[in-house]
Amino acid sequence: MNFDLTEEQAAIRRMAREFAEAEVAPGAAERDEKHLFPLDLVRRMGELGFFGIPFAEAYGGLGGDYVSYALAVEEIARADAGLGLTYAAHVSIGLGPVYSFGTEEQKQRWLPGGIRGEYLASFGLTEPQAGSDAAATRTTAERDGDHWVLNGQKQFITNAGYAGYVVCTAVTEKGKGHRGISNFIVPTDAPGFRVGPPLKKLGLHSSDTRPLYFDDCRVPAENLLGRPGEGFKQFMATLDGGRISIGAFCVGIARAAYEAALRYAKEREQFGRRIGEFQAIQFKLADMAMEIELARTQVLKAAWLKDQGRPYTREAAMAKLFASEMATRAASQAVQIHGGYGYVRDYPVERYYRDVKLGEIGEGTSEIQRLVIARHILGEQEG
Ligand code: COS
Repeated sequence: MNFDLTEEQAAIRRMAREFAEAEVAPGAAERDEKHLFPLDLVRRMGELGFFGIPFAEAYGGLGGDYVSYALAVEEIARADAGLGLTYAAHVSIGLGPVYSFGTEEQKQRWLPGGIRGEYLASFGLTEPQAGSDAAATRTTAERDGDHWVLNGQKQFITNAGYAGYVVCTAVTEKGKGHRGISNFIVPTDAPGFRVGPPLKKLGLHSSDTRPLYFDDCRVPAENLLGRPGEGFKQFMATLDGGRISIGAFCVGIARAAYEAALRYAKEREQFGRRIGEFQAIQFKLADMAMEIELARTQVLKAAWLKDQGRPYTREAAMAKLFASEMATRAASQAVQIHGGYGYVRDYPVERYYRDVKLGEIGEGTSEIQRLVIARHILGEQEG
């Protein structure tokens, strides 16, 4: 067993850290405050190759692995969680399904521009009435000559306002439950497709989240992903990869919170001593350091399994569940260590505390991760 990163993985992590510290971190507080989406940084990330890390060179990717990608997501989320989410969603659940299930033509058509950062990609699964129960999708797609016609709406779609396309789920055969769901690559300039206004969120203000509307939205027949009825399994597999990236995103936020708390504990004096000299503070920092290490190890294990082509559904659910709940604890303790100063915007921990909660909700709630893990350990799912 070897826990060392390869030279390439270490180089990608170094590049991500340098870029994040020099170009992403400086404006993060202002983007949060003013709800600004950093399109310039998205373009830069495309130019620098971040979006292509886990994709083949044939589509403009770097031909790297998922471990490297997870390391990069952690670094970006540490500097700006909003941009970390933009990155994770674009690569894992926007470009990911086209890369995994698209035809050669679809891949050539949709991946290179997204990898270069000319546009973002989104994943349209959640609906107002279909959240955890993803099979309850109500959006429909009916065949009309050489087109599919979509009707319905989606909710909480990351990157939607800047997307070139959205991979959307729709029912193509009613009464067949999850076997009647298909996925479509919907270009955002398709007739009948509309993106709603940005949602007002607790945190992650520098990321873009919106509803989508389909009113007789016409999509060419060749934009069906895979075969009709394969959509549910495609998006379950897509979410497995997405959950690794959300785990990495949470490790990044937890690290930022921990580092801020550590700095503060070394500066702040009370009762004539630095507060870091008190065991009450030391134990909090020790727990944070330990849990971050454990979460990252599980995130990288799940990524490594994916890279080996081995089953990783259970490990990805564990990584996402542990990392997200750990990061919420870490952000909360970081605020606590800062006391009153943690509750105001003079220090960044207030932002981390707001940003981090999404990790326990997006790409499957903690409850859904527990359900996935329980089904595996009870032998209801293979892998
Ligand atoms: N990869 C590939 N296929 C999978 C899979 C996976 N990880 N997990 C399940 N499947 C398959 C099953 O094998 C089953 O196939 P068969 O019909 O051939 O037996 C099919 O998918 C249906 O699976 P299941 O019966 O488990 O579906 P459920 O309706 O019970 O749903 C949960 C399972 C709840 C786990 C699923 O709906 C889910 O993950 N919900 C959360 C959705 C989510 O994360 N939303 C957030 C989106 S933010 S982008």
